Amino acid sequence: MSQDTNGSTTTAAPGSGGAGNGDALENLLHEGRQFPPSAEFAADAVVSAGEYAEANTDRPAFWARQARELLSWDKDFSQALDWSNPPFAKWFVGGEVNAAYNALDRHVENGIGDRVAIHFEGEPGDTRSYTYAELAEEVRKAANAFEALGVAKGDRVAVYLPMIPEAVITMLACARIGAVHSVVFGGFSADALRSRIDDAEAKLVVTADGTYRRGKPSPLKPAVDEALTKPGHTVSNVVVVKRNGEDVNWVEGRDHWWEDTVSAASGEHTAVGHDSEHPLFILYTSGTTGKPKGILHTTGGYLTQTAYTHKAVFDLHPETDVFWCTADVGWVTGHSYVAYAPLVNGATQVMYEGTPDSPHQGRWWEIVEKYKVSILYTAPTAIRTFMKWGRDIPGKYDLSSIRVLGSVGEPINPEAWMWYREVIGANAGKNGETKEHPAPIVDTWWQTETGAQMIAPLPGVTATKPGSAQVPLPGIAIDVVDEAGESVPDGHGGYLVVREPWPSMLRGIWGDPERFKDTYWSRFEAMYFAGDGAKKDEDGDIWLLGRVDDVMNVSGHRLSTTEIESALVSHPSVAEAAVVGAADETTGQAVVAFVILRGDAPNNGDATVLELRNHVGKEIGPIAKPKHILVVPELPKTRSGKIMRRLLKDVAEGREVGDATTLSDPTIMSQIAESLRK
Ligand code: 6R9
Repeated sequence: MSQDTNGSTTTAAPGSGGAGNGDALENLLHEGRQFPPSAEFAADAVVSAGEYAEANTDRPAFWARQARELLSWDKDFSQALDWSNPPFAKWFVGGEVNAAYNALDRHVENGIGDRVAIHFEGEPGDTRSYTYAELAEEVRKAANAFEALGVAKGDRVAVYLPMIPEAVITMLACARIGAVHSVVFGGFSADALRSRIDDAEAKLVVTADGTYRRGKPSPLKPAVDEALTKPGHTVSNVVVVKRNGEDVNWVEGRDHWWEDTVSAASGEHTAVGHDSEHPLFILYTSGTTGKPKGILHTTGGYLTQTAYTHKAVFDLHPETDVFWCTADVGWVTGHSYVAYAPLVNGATQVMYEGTPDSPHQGRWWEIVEKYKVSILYTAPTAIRTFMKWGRDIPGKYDLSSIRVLGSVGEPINPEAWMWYREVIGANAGKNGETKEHPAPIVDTWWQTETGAQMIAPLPGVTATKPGSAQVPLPGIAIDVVDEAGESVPDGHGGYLVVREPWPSMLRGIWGDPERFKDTYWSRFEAMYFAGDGAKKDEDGDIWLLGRVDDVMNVSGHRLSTTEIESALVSHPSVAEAAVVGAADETTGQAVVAFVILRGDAPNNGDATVLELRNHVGKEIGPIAKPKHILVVPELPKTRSGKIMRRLLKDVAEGREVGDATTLSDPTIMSQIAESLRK
């Protein structure tokens, strides 16, 4: 090992895998940098390496300890795990617990009612802060109001709200009374909302007149009206938060203003414990094809693992930290790490309504400086956007409060990881000072289905590696297996699986137990199939390689889209890249890359393409050189920021482009087509 100028230790690159298995992964696996925690960080860390050993000795007992330490139970459980009817797990059997009481009331009872729970920052610059006592009161009012509208335990409530505190209040009010929330991302269409309302048979919809987007009012209520135009639905009431003050259509008897119902309700409400396996929420997520799956989560196990991971992975010190997860509550990250875990753990968090570039590209960093955010949790797509905008923008702000950085949602390429570390994590003030010990980065792998983080470094324990999520968390049994379900040795790749049940695992797909079994439990015997490709390096650390449908096979060599994207983005001219495997008569699949050049990089046509091909050849090997590289103005992304490779594949294979309705900007595909005609 040797020290380089970044203070990292470098090790020899892990060797490549065996037959047909991973010699094309050299780019990622040549990534030999490692960043051990500083002595100061490790000394003050809330979780130590001992937890791995404890969890390995007796996994259910480890989780039972977490459940009892992190939550206040109305009735203690008698058994940690009942796995007698796989894949249907029961965690903390016989226990009774109330999520809202755990997130709020108990903190007030424990004397921290004056601590700020949420600092809300509206896009136009309006702000509101709620202490734990105030937020608890709002949730009790909402619980009373929803009950008065006929919502009872077990009923479903659709939530179609922007990133405003009322979204969290609504979710927790549902949890308090045992109603099951189904949050539908505010960017989804009326049709998508209706199909989710129908599937879950929701009784109540909670929405807002609208929100703000890039300085302009953006409506929400019209989509609810449209969704409910056709008869045959189950909704009897709609509660509407006044947010942007725009005129709205009103259906007398059905529609109720939040301020007339919730704000007017009593602030007294007694929380009762619900069974540990009582449904907490449904969250729809898209499968590879067909209709969205309503992923079902229950109470005790979900709360335990979200709270534990939030504490362990972010090294949470709730008395002093200010946590900011930038995800919308419409996604699982916004459920687990905005609405639930930070509050259950008694932390102070920031919630921001708008986009990162409104009114200027420094808005996020202004927010970090203003609230002294100490833990920032965001997605690689955001980091790469900031890279594109340039380091001068965050450089104008004092980000010295940041002590842990998180990443989630997709593989993070080493360049973005290093930029995150050096530009955000090392910022020690607006005058360009840098920290001796930049904030550790935790790359967290998990899914809507897993409910909480599953693979991530522990920032006080793990020597982090740029681009790798690395280690299963204590109490989580992850493996990488081959086609036959056999564990692969270190240095080899395969499919990511979970071998043992975990507390926050999905309990099913709403109304479709067969699809639950088929999708996740039929590919390999007695293992959960995540749908992701992964590789173990020579240290046994895990590198995520994207969805298995994104792993290409070129002339019998397995190539990862992520790895080639990573190589492309490591070229100084490239801002973003997306790679697809296009059907090819000779090689099975051929690599086709779509790249966005950096603002200041010249596009010299064929010469640029040649240079980039050679760069990939140099980084990975000739086999990985893209057959075609197309320079485009934008990439098609879903509203959660995931690149829709399916659409790029259509372009690469010369087909008519398929359904593009879930894109954040539906005009992108025509922009791409236009740029390719030039
Ligand atoms: C939390 C969330 C899940 C899929 C998952 C994987 C990808 C998420 C990742 C990651 C590599 C990470 N993914 N985190 N890939 N490294 N740290 O994103 O849930 O929206 O259900 O997506 O996202 O492919 O299978 P969800």
